[in-house]
Amino acid sequence: MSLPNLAPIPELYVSHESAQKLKIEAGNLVSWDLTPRQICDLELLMNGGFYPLKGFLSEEDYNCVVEDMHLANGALWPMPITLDVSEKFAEGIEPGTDIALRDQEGVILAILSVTDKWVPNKANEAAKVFGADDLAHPAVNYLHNTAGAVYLGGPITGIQPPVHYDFKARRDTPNELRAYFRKLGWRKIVAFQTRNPLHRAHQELTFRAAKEAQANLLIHPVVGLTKPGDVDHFTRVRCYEAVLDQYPQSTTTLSLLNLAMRMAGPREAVWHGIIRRNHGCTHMIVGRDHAGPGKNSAGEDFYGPYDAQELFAKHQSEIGCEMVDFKQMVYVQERAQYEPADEIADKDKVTILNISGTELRRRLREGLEIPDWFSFPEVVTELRRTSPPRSKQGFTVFFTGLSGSGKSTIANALMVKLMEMGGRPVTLLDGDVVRKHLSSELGFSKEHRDINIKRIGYVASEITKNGGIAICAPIAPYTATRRAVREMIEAYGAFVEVHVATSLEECEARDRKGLYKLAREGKIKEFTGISDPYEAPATPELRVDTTGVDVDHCAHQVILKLESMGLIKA
Ligand code: PPS
Repeated sequence: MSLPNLAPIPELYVSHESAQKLKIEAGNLVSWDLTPRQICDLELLMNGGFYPLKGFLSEEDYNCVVEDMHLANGALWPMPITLDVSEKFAEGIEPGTDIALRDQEGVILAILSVTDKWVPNKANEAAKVFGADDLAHPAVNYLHNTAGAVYLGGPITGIQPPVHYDFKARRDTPNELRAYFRKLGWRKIVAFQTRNPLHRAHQELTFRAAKEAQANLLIHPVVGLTKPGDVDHFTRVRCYEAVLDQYPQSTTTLSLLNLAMRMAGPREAVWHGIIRRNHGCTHMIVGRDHAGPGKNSAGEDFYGPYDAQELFAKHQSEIGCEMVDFKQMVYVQERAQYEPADEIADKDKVTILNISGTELRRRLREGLEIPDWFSFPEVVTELRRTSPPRSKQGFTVFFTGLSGSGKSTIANALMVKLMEMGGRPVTLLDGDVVRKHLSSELGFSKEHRDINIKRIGYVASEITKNGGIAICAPIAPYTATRRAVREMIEAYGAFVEVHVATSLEECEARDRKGLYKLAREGKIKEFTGISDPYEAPATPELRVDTTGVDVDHCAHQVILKLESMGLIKA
């Protein structure tokens, strides 16, 4: 087996003096404000984490990567790293243009010298890279609903890395880690990739993996973008720091990786291997369902449980990092210790204990006991701090339905009932009220409706984050926009979608505001249900129809739902 080459890896940064000069000259360039994902990608491009890439992929490289996981020059590269921009921005850009790439505060990070501009076939990218053009896959959803329509490619001139104010001492570039390993004389290093808090079983399996490979261990969690709904990285890092003390001294280190994951299973595992090689690691632990995105829209897994391991093994020599098999560790009560599940000879004579991720979340949600054999007390304390029982968390009730369906009336009744119960502040973001105070300049085109709903989602997510109850009652006619709002809110608390499914005929017959009549006469354009679409939610948490039912009863149905979800106590 070859020993690691811990020589410095090429970075894309220019010298300090050149950077100062470029910063001034860049004042005349067209600027692109990078998205959070693009900032993560750019950081790893510039610091060598994505070596051998020298910038955002050209069209030729993109096609080769999508079709067979290699760059045009034959080097292994499984993930399209592209700069997606809007059609409007792309209009003025031609090959030969230099663009200033800026962070969200306008600070220049790099210059992209555009060599290629093209409109990608996103359905093909989804099918080849993520395995299916299915919006249930978070990266496919991102590709179709968040990423811009046009890709720009070309080499990068790095000016400065994105600034991080949190956990500065725990963030290392590939070259900083390489230097650290050199200094400590570490020659074999096993990387452990993770996006979840670590418990005793993880500590046991990582330590064993390192021991078996006679190597040191790098806990290398992702703190860029992970799967929507994951525990936030601030909490996770505090947990990792607590677990670090459990390893024998100087065998193990912790470093944070600002990667934007795609949850692409097998391709993602290969990508993670290349990134770890670039950070000086010789081995990487690849587990069952590595970087799995969850279920597809038919309720099945996107990838087989061992697909990632198989693809990694196939390309291991090209990756330059050896795979270490992940052993499932379980707790054997009689022996009071963790053992690899497949090495327990007396399985039927002992009691095997395990708590799944779903069960752990349930216990946190409901404030139930989490035993010491499962996790470390410091980790449980941290998790309880950020995930109090659901009855103490903020949440959002999001009504959606046609104009005149009864959303506002039920929402008002619900608000009063919740205020009567007390405990948490309640805010009602009603469609009409929002349009008056937050969105008065907007009309009813798809673009304007989306902006309106995202504003509501943003305010609701802030209320939820701060422990309040947000009740929203817009029409919100588009599935993709409602999903985006769901993702914003679920990072902080529950999102309860209530479809007020009163039929168009009934809404039109009521015509409380006289708008349907005007819409039929063509006096109001783009009217939902008449001359504009309404995409009914397929799987809302609750569906109510107000036809022949009084408001009180509908609001009560919502209350019962909130109780059954543990969000309020009877
Ligand atoms: S959206 O699509 O969610 O942004 O719409 P929303 O902000 O909820 O709409 C609020 C109210 O605007 C009135 N209105 C229209 N609705 C639909 N289409 C058109 N073209 C339109 N023009 C005005 C309508 O009364 C909505 O209120 P509700 O409470 O739903 O009846």
